[in-house]
Amino acid sequence: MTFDIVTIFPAMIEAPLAGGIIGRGIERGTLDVAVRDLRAFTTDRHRVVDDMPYGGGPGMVLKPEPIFRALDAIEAERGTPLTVILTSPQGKPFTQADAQRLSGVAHLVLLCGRYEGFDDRVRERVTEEVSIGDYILTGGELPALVILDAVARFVPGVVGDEQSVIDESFSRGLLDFPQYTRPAEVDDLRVPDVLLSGDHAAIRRWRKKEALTRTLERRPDLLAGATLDDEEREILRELQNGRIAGLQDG
Ligand code: J9Q
Repeated sequence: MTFDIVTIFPAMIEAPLAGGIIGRGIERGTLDVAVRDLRAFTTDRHRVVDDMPYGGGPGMVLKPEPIFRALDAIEAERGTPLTVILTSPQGKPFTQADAQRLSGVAHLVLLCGRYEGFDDRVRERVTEEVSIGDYILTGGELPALVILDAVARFVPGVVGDEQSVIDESFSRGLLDFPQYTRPAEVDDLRVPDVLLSGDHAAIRRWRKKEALTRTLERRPDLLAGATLDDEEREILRELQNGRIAGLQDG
């Protein structure tokens, strides 16, 4: 799979891609990432990429022509039509389902904007506008890396166990249960006894309870879309009753 990333800060993209699982995918040739410096597509002496907003106001807006030229160059090189992803706080929330779907596209272009935004005419060339969350960043470089990482995991050969990547994305929709490894005790902190008991039914039930407890406390919004088995529904009922009783106990 091929990614073209258009940015005014190429080093912000290049450095993180040098290492890790994505870096290995690039070394192996399973992934191809081309970082495109937006300034290379300017035509003026000072390589200006932004300008003041029409109508006034603070900040600068990215000029449309360098972006159009960059997209024209990528299109000429890769062939048409391009799938262009723009990351911005105005985008639809990017989800795991989006990551899986986009991994089916052979070639993606990721446009990194600045905080103040693009000239809106750039949106004529944008296939999808996505947000990675409700917080303000200085630019779209980190969101582009997040999207690349989440999409590239689905490309066969990038992550060791392909099937587990697929299975994860269809998993029950709950937060994970707590995990432990050796030693059984460190700094007076013990691994829960049930995990050392060898009682596999008890371990399964404990993990379900922990996953449901975490989800109920931290991400109750996930419960509406989760697929629960009979045992999980029973545990959830107990937790919800216990929680109301717990209020009286303090
Ligand atoms: C470009 N805050 O924030 C959340 N998803 C994307 C963004 C973003 C930002 C600023 C510039 C993207």
